[in-house]
Amino acid sequence: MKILDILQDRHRVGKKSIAVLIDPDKVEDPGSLTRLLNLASENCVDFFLVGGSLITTTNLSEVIRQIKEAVNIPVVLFPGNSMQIDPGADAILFLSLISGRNPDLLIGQHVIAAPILKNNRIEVMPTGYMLVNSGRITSVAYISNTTPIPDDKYSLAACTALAGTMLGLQLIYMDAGSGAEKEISSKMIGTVRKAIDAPLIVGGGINTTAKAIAALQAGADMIVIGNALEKNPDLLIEISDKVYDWNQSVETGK
Ligand code: 1GP
Repeated sequence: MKILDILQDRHRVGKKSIAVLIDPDKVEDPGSLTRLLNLASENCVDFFLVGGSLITTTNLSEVIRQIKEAVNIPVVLFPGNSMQIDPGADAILFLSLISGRNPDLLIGQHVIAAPILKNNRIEVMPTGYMLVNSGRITSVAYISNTTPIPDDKYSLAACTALAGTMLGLQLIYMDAGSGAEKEISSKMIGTVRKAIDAPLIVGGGINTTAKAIAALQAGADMIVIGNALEKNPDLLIEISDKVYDWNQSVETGK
């Protein structure tokens, strides 16, 4: 089954998903990656996202290979640019940075990537990517040369997401940026949620269980956690327990 179909089915019934972000640049040793992979597989992580704004190492293929060898969890590319394509991945978030006005990230990089993706079996998931201001300039805002949506401009965010879905984008990803000081507020997530009927991914600065639950309650279908797990991998146990309970209660109707 395609990953996009899975996310759409879960969105329809109100089930939630967890994705763990692995930035190949931050994988210091194979041992720490193995520990995270084992933890993810024991704790019902749904997907791995692999990528980063800036990858200075040549680790991408190796990291994907290691994940595929160790666990049976789909790997989704979360590319910072068109060079971050690897045939070992299952799918790619084909990101159009709709919160910005940088043509290269709205369509330019996509033109370069399209023929490469056509010759691969990677599932392409058209995704509207929206950066939301999180207090300070994040790597992704700097590298993309775009201004994130101000965190109190709720209708601006809602109209951006709505326009993205009207353009045919199938997923919306709201991101405060990796390691953000401030996660995206419930009010911002909730406003976007009401505006669109597409799976909503939320990430950036989710470093406690309370923040993860708040994002899900506000309307996120999938949360992405990266930075916090580099410091405290055990956080995943607590968050995935809550997501499991949530999904169970959807199933039993309680
Ligand atoms: C960043 O949304 C992801 O693009 C995850 O953010 O690393 O802060 O969890 P964190």
